[in-house]
Amino acid sequence: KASPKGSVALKSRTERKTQRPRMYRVLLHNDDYTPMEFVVRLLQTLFHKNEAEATAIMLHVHNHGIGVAGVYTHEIAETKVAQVHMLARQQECPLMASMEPEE
Ligand code: NFA
Repeated sequence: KASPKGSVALKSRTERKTQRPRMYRVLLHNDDYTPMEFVVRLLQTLFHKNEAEATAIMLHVHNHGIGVAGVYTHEIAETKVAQVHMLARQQECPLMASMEPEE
């Protein structure tokens, strides 16, 4: 931070405080056609979940209509959403993903 006569100004408390990036939830949406196995594999490969975690998330989405696949910074979350759509298109599945800010 520049000061009027030189560069001796102390940083304010908020300036010193490390700023954390806003985080975004990547959401998966249920549909009637995407195979459960495909969703589980996608959660393992793109979202680094183990088989038990991936199965639990898939079943949550299946039973509640929506669920959180992971939480990331804005750019990473956008990339994950795009990767879900690319893989789904390749397999001709209607699987949908979206993102929303935390808080
Ligand atoms: N509802 C899908 C089925 O019964 C499974 C599914 C789960 C799809 C989660 C999308 C998301 N085959």
